[in-house]
Amino acid sequence: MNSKNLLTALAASSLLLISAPTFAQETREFSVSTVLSDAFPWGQAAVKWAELVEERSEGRMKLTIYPNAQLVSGDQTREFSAMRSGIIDMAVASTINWSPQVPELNLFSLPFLMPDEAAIDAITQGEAGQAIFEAIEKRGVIPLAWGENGFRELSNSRGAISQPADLKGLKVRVVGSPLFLDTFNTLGANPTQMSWADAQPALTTGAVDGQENPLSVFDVARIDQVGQKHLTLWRYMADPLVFGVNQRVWNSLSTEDQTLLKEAAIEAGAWEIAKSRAELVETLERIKERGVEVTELTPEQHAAFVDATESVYEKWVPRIGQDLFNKAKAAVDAR
Ligand code: X2X
Repeated sequence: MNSKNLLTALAASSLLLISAPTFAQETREFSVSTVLSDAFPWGQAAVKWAELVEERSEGRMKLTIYPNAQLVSGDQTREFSAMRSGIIDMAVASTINWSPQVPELNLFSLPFLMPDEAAIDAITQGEAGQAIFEAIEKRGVIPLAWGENGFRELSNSRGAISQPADLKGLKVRVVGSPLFLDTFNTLGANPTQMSWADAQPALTTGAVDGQENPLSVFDVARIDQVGQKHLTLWRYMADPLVFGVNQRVWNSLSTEDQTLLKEAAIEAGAWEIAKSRAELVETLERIKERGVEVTELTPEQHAAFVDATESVYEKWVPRIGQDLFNKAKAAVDAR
């Protein structure tokens, strides 16, 4: 190589050196934690978010989804802490799993506060929802949008449940804050806390008799195959999903990218809420076809459960905040 060619070659290689890191910086990858995979509406919400963000940022932002709470070794109630400390960049998370660190999120777990989907929307889309987002942000995570896991129905292996007395001594798997222990204890059941990862083996071996989860989860996870042959539609609570971002990650983004991320989250959330609600009737049909005995409550039977769980409010409304509770109750009543 003569000296001229050598110079040209050097110039070309240094150009490569300069352009390589610039190119690498162009795509930023972020981790997104979910508990359920994209076999479920919850995981599909995260996939939708990732697709919208990747497309609209023309590949500058890539969201990589880690389902099954794997970033916290399956321990879903540590997800919020892991987000705050930066182990997780983003999440699509259940209000139940964040409620140990954000007490305001226990609002949604109050038994029979939200009778229907309009009641969920009245809370999340109004002043109460805004106050809850402020509470999340105050604790170090930026909330962007709402999604939905769904109304949680009660299944068990022992027999049909249509009144509080039917729960006597029933070993029920629950997760989240101690509010759930209070709800099931006051109904005479024997609740035990465990992660979703541990719940399925516990149902299989009969270590627990029952569990509560939305119909989509019961269906897709084939909970009927682990002996859960009785299902009571009592709509005692629903867990919304929150799309959230670690604060430092959020602050590192340009205003344009923040807007892009938030708008994509709002769209993905609205899409997932509509989809999971639309699928409910069909899902219930499928569950019945598999031979699960489904119990629907009469208004009187429903009222007996409402009465039996009143004490949960006395203990938990002060922890959630009387003001927030009043806002939520007013929104539900006015829906
Ligand atoms: O663990 C559960 O029950 C689940 C999957 O619904 C939540 O993460 C709250």
